[in-house]
Amino acid sequence: MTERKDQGDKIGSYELAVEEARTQVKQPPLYRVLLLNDDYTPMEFVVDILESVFGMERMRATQVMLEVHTKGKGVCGVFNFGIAETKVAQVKAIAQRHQHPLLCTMEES
Ligand code: TYC
Repeated sequence: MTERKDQGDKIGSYELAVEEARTQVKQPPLYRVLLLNDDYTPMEFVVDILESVFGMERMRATQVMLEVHTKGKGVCGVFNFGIAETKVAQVKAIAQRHQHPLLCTMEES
């Protein structure tokens, strides 16, 4: 019987070939959902959206709405791609139904 020598990965001699992972697995990207200011959407409507779509308390929702109103845009939250996309679509649908020009977008954070 011949001996199985020098096989490199040693599979022939029944040793396990184990290699350490060289790099860290990348985390999936996150996305900021933003509201944009306009001159026509009522403040109360924006506060309602921040409460119903983004789960904010009334006080926090009012702060974010005022930030958007004074600075032009503001962050409603940070989510994975699917959740961010869904929230943007929900805001657009509600705004459209009420005929307000409110704009909502997302960007990688
Ligand atoms: N600027 C609007 C107004 O004066 C209020 C507003 C706030 C509109 C935030 C949009 O994302 C917005 N009625």
